Amino acid sequence: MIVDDEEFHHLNNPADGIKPIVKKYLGVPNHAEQKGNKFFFTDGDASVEVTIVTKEIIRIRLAPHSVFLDEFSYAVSELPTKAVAFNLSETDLEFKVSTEAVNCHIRKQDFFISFSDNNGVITSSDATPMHWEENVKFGGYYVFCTKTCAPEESFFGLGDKATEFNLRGKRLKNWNTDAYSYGWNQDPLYRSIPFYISVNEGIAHGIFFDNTFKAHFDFGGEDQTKTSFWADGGELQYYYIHGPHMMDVVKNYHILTGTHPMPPLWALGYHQCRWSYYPENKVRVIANGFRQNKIPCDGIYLDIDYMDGYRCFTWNPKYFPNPRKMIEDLAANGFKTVVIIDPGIRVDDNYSVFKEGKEKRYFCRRSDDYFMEGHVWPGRCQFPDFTNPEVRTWWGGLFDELVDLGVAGVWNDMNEPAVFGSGTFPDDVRHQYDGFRGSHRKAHNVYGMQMVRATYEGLRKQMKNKRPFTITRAGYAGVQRYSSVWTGDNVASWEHLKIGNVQLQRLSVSGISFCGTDIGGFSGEPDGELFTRWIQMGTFSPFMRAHSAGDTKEREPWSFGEPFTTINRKFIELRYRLLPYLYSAFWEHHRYGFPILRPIVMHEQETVANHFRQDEFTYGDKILICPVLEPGKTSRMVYLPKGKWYHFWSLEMVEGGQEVHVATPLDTMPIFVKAGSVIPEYPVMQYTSEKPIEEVKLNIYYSDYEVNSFLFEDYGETFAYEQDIYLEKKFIVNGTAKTMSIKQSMEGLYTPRYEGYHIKINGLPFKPSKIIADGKEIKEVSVNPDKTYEFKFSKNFKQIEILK
Ligand code: MIG
Repeated sequence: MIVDDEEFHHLNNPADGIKPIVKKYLGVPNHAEQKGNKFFFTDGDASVEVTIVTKEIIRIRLAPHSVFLDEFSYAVSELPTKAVAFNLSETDLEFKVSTEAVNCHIRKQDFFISFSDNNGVITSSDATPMHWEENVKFGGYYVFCTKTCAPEESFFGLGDKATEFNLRGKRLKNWNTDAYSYGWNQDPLYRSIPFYISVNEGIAHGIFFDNTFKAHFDFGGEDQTKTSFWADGGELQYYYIHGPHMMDVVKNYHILTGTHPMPPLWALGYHQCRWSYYPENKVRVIANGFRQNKIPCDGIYLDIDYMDGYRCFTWNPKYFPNPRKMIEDLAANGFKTVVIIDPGIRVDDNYSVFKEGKEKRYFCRRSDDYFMEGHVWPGRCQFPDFTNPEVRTWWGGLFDELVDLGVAGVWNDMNEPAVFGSGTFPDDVRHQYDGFRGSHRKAHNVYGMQMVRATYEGLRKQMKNKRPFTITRAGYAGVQRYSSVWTGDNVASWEHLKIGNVQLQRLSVSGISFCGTDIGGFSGEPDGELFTRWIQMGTFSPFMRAHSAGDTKEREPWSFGEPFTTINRKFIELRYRLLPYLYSAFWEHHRYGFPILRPIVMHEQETVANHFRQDEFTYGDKILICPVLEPGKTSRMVYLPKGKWYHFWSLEMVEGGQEVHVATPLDTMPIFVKAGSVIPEYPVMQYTSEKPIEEVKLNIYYSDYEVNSFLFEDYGETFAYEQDIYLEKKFIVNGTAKTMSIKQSMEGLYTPRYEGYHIKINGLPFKPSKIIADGKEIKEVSVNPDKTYEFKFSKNFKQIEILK
C-alpha cells in the first residue's frame, strides 16, 4: 500500500506545527514603556530596549522573546551616571526618544530604528528591521543588524585590520587569531574591537557592537547600499555614538571603554627585543652595545627562552643562573627588564604553578569536564580561566617573585589563545565569565584581555605606587585599560611597513593608542634602508620596540653599519627629545580621551578625498608625520591639513590644505610642525632617568593667528597623578607682522625640579629689536644663521613679547 504524504500529515503529530528555522524580523512596535532612562518597545513577542547613556550615546538592545540577557560587559565596566535630559514623543509614524544632541526614531510601520542629530539630519538608519535566527546547536541566536550605507559614506575603526584605512567595501570578521606573518587583507588578526566610525556628508557617528562572540561587519561590501553587523551568539546590543566630529566619537567611545592609564615615562623610550636574547651574557652584551654606540634605550626584553622548559614564572638555571643580579646590573645601566609570560601552563605535577592551578580548579574545562589540553611552547598545557575573577587574582599574585627580582614590565603573548595545530580552543570549552558563564564561543575574544588584566592588576598591587608596564597581543574593546599592544608577527617587507602605518592609526581611533609594530619586521630580513625607514616611523609610534624572530639575523640599531647606525641614532634621539611632547599627548589621551595618532580624516572629515588618505597622520595634534614607505624614495608627496606648517628640518613655512612635494633623503623623513606650536623638548639621554632634567627646551613656532599648546608634567612613574599631583601648562602663541607673544598659564599641584626654559623662536618674520619677559627685557639672545632666536627664562613666565 502506498501511504501518501497528505495522509501521513493528518496524523496528529505535535512536531508538525514546528516551522523550519528561518531568520525572524522585528514586527510592528505597538507599545512603548519607560523605566528611568530606558524605553521598551515591543511587537508583542520581541522587545527592543533603548537606553539613554549620555547626551551623545544611546544604546539599543534586542530580546527575541522579550527576555534580555544579564547586563554584563568586559568592555564597559560601568555606564556613565551623569543625569541627562531626554524625552519621548510619538506621532502617527514613529516613536522618538531625544536628548539635546540625538534623536532615536522607532518607525511604527516596520520597527526601523534610525538616529538623527539636533538639526534633523538622519545619520544612521536601519535598512531592514533587526533580526535573529535561532541557534539549535548551541542555543541562543545569531543576531543581525543591517543599516543603510550612503553613496559616499566611509568607515574607520575595528582595531588591527590589515587593509585600507577606509573600510568601505570590506567584509571583516572579529575572532582573535594568531596570524603569524599575516598578509595584506588577511582577516581576522589578533584583536577584536567591534567599534566603527562612519563619516557621511561631513558628519561622523560611531557604532559599538558590544558582543564578544565571533562577529562580522560588512561595510557596503555585499550590497553597496547596506552596512551590516552580526554575531554568532549573544545579544544584539550596540551603542550609537554621536559626533559630529570623528574626534567626538572617539572621545565618547573612550567614555564607554576607558583609556590607557599613564605609562611609566621609560615605557615611552626605545625598547629592544628579540626571540630571544640568551644566555644572560648575551643580554648584557646587547645592553652594553647601546651604551657603546650611544643609542638611547630604556627597555630590554626576555622572550620565552629565559624560562625553564618554557614554564611560566621560572628561570632557566643554565642560561640565567642569577636573574636578580642581572636585572640589577641592567637597571644600573639604565635598562628596565620586560619578560614574556604566556597563558599555557605545562602539565607537570612537579611544577608549582600547575599543581596549584590544578588543586584550585583554575584551568579551563571542556563541556564534559575534561581539561582543556593543548600543545604550546612548554609541551602539553592547561590554561587558566582568566574570565574567573578568583583565577585573575591568583594569576596576579604569581608575579610577586618577578617583581621582587626587579622585573619592570610583562609581555603577554599567545593569548588569543593560540594552540599549536588546532589554532585555538574548541568551542565547547567552558568559562566562568565573571559569573555569567559561557562557552569559548562567548569567551574567546575576551580571553587575552582578561589575561592581561590579571597581569596588570597583579603588577599594580605588587609594584605599590609604581606604574607597571604591560603589553599584550590579543585584546577586546577596553583592553586599553590594562595594556599596550603590538601588531603581532609582521614581516620584514616594505608592504608591512605600510600595513603597520595603517594598523597603528586604526588602533588609535579604535581606543588603543598605546600601540606599536615590531620595528624591522618580525620574520624575514630587512636591509639597512628598510630598517631605518621603520625606525623613523617607530619614532612616531606611541610604543617603540624593535623585535625579530629567532631564525633571522641579529638586528640592533647598529647592525647595518653606516650610514644606517648614525641615522637610526638620530631618530631614536629625536624620540627622546620629544618625550615631553609624547608624554603630554599621552595625558590628553588618558584624561580626555584623545587618540595619540590622528589620521588626516580626523582633522578634515568634510573632504571626501581625505577619507582615503592613509600615509600621513599627526602625532598628538601639533606634529604631522609621513613615513617613507617605499625603497629608494628621494622625495614624496605629503598632504598637509589647512593652516600653516613648518618643515621640521628646514623651518620653511608651508601653506596647508594641499599636497606638497618633500625631499626624503634617507637621513630625514617628512615631519611638519603646526604654526603657533610650542613643542617641549628634553635633552638627549641614554635612558629616561639617566640625569635629572635641568632645563626644558621650548621650540616655539611663530603664527599670525592664535594657537594653544599643552604640556603635562608629573613624577613620571608613580600614581600620584590619580591624587591630582600633576601640572597642566597651557601656552598661547599669537603674532602680527611686528610682534609675537607667548603666554603661559598653569594649573596643578606638581612642581618640576628644573628652574628654567631654554626658549627657541622659529619662523619669526621680522628681526626683533626687543624681547620682554614678564616686564623685563632679555638681553642675552643668541641669533642663529637660520633666523631663529634663543634665550633662557624662568619656567614660571607668564608672558613673553617679541617686538620688531
Ligand atoms: O609562537 O615567544 O608574536 O613576538 O617572539 C611564537 C616567541 C610565539 C609570538 C610573538 C613573538 C614572540 C614569539 N611568539
